[in-house]
Amino acid sequence: MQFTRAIVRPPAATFAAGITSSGLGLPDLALALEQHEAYCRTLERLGLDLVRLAPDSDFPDSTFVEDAAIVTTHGAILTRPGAASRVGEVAALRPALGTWFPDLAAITTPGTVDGGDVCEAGQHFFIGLSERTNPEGAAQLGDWLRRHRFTSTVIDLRAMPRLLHLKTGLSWLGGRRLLATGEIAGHEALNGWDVVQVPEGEDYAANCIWVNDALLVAEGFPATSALLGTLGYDVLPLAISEFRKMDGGLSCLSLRW
Ligand code: CIR
Repeated sequence: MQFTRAIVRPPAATFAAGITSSGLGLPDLALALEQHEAYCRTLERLGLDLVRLAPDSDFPDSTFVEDAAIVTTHGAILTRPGAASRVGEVAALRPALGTWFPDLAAITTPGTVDGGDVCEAGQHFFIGLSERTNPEGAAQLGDWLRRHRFTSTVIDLRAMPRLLHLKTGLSWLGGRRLLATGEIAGHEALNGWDVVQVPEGEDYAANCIWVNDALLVAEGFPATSALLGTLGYDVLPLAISEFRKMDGGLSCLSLRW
């Protein structure tokens, strides 16, 4: 599958006021903007046309565009983010996505879904139940996916406090292959999948994105990069430290289709 477009949004001046539990200190906005630009240039080099939304200081976490919508090969759906401070982020994505997806659906109350809890793996989707994605939201999304000819399974993360979102610990590597942290790797929903476990001590690297035959991975996790390289991937390490400080990762920074 070849991606042709992505929506991105640079971090705003209020970025450091976003939600975080990382304990890694305040992000440096100038460095975050530099890292974001390098991420954008990488996507462009891989052939994607970018829709760059303007930074929005009213929403410190709005650079994490992945959480406010789910985009698939058969349509798109706006989410209803589980953190109150992020609910308003959806409004900016409606016109941006509506250009390409006129039949835009939406998760409705009392459902909540963060896009970070939704891991696409070809025709199948894994949906995480978390502090952000509730059972009602997961059920609405599962119905919508079924109507769009996808299958889905739910993975309950609520007893896995280290994972903010499903994709904090799970990524699709193409075909039937997944990259997962230890707590997810043995989950029954992954039975029948080829699960590659993230090397010890490098759990943050579990969030990577497979884009047009390249694999974007977080810089600074050499065992993971080496392992993925031996599996034949064209590994592109990207600096993402300032977004990690705000509990974000590579997948969160774009909506790709
Ligand atoms: C939040 O807590 O919502 C943001 N600070 C980080 C969101 C990261 N998004 C993602 O993993 N999909």
